[in-house]
Amino acid sequence: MPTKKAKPSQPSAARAVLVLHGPNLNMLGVREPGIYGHATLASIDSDLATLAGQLGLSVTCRQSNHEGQLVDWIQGARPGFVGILINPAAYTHTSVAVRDAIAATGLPTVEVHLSNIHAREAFRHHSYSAAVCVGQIAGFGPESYLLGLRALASRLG
Ligand code: CA2
Repeated sequence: MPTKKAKPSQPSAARAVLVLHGPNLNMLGVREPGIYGHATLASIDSDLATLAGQLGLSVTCRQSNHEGQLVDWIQGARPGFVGILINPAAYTHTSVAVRDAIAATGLPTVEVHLSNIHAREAFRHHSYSAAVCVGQIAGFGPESYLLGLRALASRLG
């Protein structure tokens, strides 16, 4: 009987996580450093990419000031992505559309915030999206994103 040739082992493709940043986060590090710090969105994305590599994941990072664009990206996350890390920014507190899109994907999603939204103005205390996410991490500055990615990795197993 002919012996089966072992297939050359191929590196398995990293599982891809979609990172979404909501409105005004493109101004990070440029305006209002007193509230949101000096880190730029580019530096956050770069740190996420480094951590993702260590976790066997990859990240695709996108930012939009437009609710419909965020909804389109969330809807399009399947089948290419295994999970979503999102800072919906102001849409956290206003958007049923973002919440419904997250619920509809069924992908594990982690919500993150730079600031502790629960220690700020009352209108920031409620999140429409948190209830359809695996969980929410808030108040650790840029580290919130890294903690969120670790939490998502842990959920993905
Ligand atoms: O703390 C967070 O990450 C927030 O999602 C940030 C949002 C805010 O509306 C949420 O309540 C909490 C605001 C992002 C605005 O980012 C800026 C960055 C620099 C300058 C101005 C705005």
